[in-house]
Amino acid sequence: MRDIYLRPIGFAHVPNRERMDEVRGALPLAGSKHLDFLGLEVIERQGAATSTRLVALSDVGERGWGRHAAAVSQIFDRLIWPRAAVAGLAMNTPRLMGIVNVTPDSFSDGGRFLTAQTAIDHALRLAEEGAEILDIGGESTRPGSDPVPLEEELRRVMPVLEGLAGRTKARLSIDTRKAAVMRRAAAVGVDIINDISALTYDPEAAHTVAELGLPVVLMHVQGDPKTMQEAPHYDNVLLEVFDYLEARIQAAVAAGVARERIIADPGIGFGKTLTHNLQILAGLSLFHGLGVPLLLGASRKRFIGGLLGIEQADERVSGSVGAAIAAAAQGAQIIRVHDVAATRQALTVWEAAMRGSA
Ligand code: 7PM
Repeated sequence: MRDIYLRPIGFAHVPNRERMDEVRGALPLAGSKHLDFLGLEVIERQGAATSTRLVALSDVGERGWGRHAAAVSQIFDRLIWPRAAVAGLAMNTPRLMGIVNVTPDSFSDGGRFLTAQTAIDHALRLAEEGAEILDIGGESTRPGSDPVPLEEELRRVMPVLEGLAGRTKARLSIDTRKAAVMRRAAAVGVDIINDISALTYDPEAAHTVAELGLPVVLMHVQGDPKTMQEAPHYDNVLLEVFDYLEARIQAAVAAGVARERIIADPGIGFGKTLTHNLQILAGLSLFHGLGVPLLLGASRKRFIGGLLGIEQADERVSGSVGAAIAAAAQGAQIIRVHDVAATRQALTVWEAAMRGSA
């Protein structure tokens, strides 16, 4: 467990940022094209208690960090070092990942072929609307859901992956916890593995990802999908999720996954109350200290319904767009959404307004 954490704060698009060495007091966040940060929230942990203070970026070098010097220098490097491209996509601007659920509850089931064709058509439309990544999932991980057997998951996702491979310039991502699905998906050309269990569900998963050499999303969940929403508890949700993701990144690296191919995700809605989800959104930039691109998936989730009093998931589009912009404003590199067209509109305007040019 760490005893010090740094959260970048004070985001702006600083003029003359190409001459940043003359600007002082502001630095691009993880190599971002749009976002500079002007300060740090320094969070120190002493047992169960934490203390917090703010330090302007111009003062960071002047401080005596004492016993924290090495940790501060490591996290600081991670905050400013430009991220490597993921599956050929530069990580200096937010990218949209469109959600393609291939589960019986996501399409009125007119048989396997119709289900696959509906999913393929939907995916191609999301790509046209501006999704640079398509996330195909055949295992419903909604709260309270049961596990899906391997053969059934393969029957759902493989026809969709085969139908999409080579037909879109969007990268393909497979949302799965199973090594066998990862292998079969990679064989038909999938670009990214999205594992909500962060390679903990299947003992074969970590070395499989390493061997395939594909980028992997490691997500935080407390508990498992069946029971995770029964009584989520954290003493400090931000720090505990950070520690978990840092440990999972370590484990993946130890299994042979290149650090440049890891993406971290705090897992909105996975074993979290409304307040936990909001605390994660409010403190999201903390996770840049992991040194890898961040993915956030808030789209249509229950916490948005809780805030707005909207029961129907497909009526939460505008609220979801708000969450996506909040994530982009803290530097999230990949935003996972159902409503690509609406989110693309909002992101384009937000970016232009940040930069002051089209
Ligand atoms: C029903 C309810 C079906 C919720 C599906 C869901 C994430 C994910 C999901 C996420 C990453 C959904 C969720 N959520 N993968 N898979 N991050 N990396 O909204 O937040 O699609 S499943």
